[in-house]
Amino acid sequence: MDVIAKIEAGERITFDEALALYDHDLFVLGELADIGRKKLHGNKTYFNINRHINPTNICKDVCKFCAYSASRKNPQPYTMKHEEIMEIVDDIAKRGIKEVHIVSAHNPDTGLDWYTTVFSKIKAKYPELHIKALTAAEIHFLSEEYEKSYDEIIDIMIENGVDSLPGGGAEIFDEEVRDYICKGKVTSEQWLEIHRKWHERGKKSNVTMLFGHVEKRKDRIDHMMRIRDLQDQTGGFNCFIPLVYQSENNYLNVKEFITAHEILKTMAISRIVLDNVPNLKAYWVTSTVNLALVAQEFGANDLDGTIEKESINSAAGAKSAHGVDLQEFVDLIKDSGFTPVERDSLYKELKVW
Ligand code: V47
Repeated sequence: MDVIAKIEAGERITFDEALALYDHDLFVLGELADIGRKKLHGNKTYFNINRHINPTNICKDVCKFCAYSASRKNPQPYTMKHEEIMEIVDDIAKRGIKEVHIVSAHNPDTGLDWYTTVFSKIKAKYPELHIKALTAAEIHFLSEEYEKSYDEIIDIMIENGVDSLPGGGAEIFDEEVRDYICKGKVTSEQWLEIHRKWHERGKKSNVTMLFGHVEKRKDRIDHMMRIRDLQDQTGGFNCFIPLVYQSENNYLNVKEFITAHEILKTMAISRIVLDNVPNLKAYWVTSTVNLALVAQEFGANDLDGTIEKESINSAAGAKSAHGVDLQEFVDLIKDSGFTPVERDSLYKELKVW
C-alpha cells in the first residue's frame, strides 16, 4: 500500500514514509492532514482566554536561540516578587481569564520556594484558575539546583496546585542539534522522562518543537517519533505545538529563514505522524496570526489563546508582546471558515462563539 492510501485508511506511517512526505505537494499534504483534523474536531478551532506570566529572566543556562535570558543580548535582568505576580493574577481573575501560563528562566538566586509556593498562593485565592506552569527544563534545573529528584519536584508542584505542564523546553530531541543549540540544559531523554512521570500521576501536558533554525527535516520527524512513542505508553499529551524559530537578539546565527510553505508542510506532517495526539496548535505568536489561520487547513485545530502579554518569543522578534483582542481573534477564525470554540485548559468546550 502506498503512503497516501495508508494515511487515507487511517494507518500509522513509518519514519521513512513521514520524511518522504515532504516531497509531496503542499496541498496534497493539507488534504491528508485534514482527514485527521476533521475526524477528531470537524470544523472547530479551539482557543482559550489565557495570560502568560514570565517571572524572571535570569538564567544559568545558555541557549543560543534564546533572546529572553538577561545574560545574553537582553541587558535588563528582572525577578518579580510574589506580590507582583499576585497583582497580575488578581487583575486577570477579575476579568474572567481562565488559565495562567507561568514559565521562567533558570534563576539560581531565588530559592526553590520562590518557584513553587506562588502556585499555592494563586490556588488558595482562585481555585478555579488553571495553573499551567514549569517546563520540564525548569523542573530539571530545580532538581539539580536543590538536589531533589524529579519525583520530589513534581510532587511539590502538584501539592502547590500546578494543574498541567506546558510543552516548553523540548526544542529538538536530536542530540547533535540539541548540543549545538542548547548544550547543558535538560537532555531529550530527561525531558521525556519528566513528562512520563507527570503523565503517570494522571496529569496532562503539552509538547513543543522548536524548528526553522539549524535542524534538518529528519530531525523534525525524529522529534515527532519520540513523542509518538511516549504517547503510546502514557496518553498524557494533549497538544503538539510546533514553534517557529524567531531570529532576533540571539546567538544562533541563522541566515536563511524557513518559508511559510515549509512551516505548513511541517504542520501537516505532524498531524499525520502524531496520530495519537489529539490537538495540533498553530501558535500564532511564532507563526504570525495570518499563517496560523491558514494552518487550520493543514491539520491545526487550536490557535492557543489571547495571551495578553508574552516575553519569551517577543524578545526574539515575535509580535506577541501584547496578545490579541478576543473579538478580533474570534472574527478572524470565523472569517476563515472555521467555528471558534473557547475551551478550557484541558480541552473541555466552554462556548461556541
Ligand atoms: O521552550 C525560545 C521557545 C518556548 C525562541 O504548552 C523560542 O501550551 C522561537 O513553550 N524562537 C516557550 N521560539 C514557549 C512555549 C509555549 C508557548 C505556548 C504554549 C505552550 C503550551 C508552550 O519558546 C521555549 C523555546 O522552545 N523559544 N526562544 C525563539 N528565538
